[in-house]
Amino acid sequence: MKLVQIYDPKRGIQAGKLEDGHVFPVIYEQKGVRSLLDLVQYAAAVKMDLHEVVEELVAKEPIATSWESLNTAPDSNRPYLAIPIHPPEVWACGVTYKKSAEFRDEDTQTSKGIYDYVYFARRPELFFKGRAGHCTGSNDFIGLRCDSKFTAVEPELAVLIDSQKKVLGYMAANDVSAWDIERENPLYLPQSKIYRGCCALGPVLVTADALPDPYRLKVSCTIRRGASILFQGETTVGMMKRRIEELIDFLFLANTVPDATVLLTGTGIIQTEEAALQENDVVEITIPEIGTLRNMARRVG
Ligand code: DO4
Ligand code: MG
Repeated sequence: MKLVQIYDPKRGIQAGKLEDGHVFPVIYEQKGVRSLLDLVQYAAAVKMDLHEVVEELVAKEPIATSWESLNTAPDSNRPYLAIPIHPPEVWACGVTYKKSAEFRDEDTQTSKGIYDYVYFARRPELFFKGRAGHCTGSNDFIGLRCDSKFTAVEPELAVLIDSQKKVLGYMAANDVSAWDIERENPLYLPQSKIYRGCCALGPVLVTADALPDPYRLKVSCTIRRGASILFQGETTVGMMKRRIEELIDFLFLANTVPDATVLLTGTGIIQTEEAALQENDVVEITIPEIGTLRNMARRVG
């Protein structure tokens, strides 16, 4: 099942189910359920699976606007596809793929070996990535820090979880990162990772029941500047060294995790420095079962 959020100028954010090219609203006014976050919290309260709650509440008639015209750049004067969920917290795992460990050790000469250590260690790298306000949906902008000259894409599988460790669904994600700031000194990691527009999620949320084997998912990425393709890369989630459950277990260690937290699982695609993002570059991250997450780069001051 594919779930979305639609922004409507008259109604605001509204959850919906995408089926056969139409979006069917999923709301429950009496219980204050309008957004996907409301739905996740409601499902947790009534102890039901997300897809079951959706089947109970989904409207019979789709909204009038077609999927093609919803899936375009945000314009507050007409309905558009918004970020699938506004997560209270986003966390991210790092160096879960060999490529990421090798690249970062080569790149950070001052601390050779720290990434290789984490790649093999029992404890994974886990860092706070932000809140809903740092995130952006498909067709919207991703941020380039004004103090970074090498901001890179990190195409990743994002997992939506509840406060009881249950995996609710999956999205494509971009853990946009200022690699030159991380490279200068690993202690600058939070500044390279957390800023306006640092995390893209979408284009839809696919519920966990529909993707029983997430390790089979293929992830690909293209960076375009005008008519030119600057970079292309691909991987599969099966190349990841760790299991998703293992990453979730570490996130919950001595930590209270709210319903609808998003966990990014790390990148297996390493872009080139020649393709360092510039304003108006277009990044497409595709996971065929989920769709294409498309974003434009914009400088944030
Ligand atoms: O340690 C740096 C971050 C690594 C990361 O975000 C990744 O491997 O995806
Ligand atoms: Mg990452």
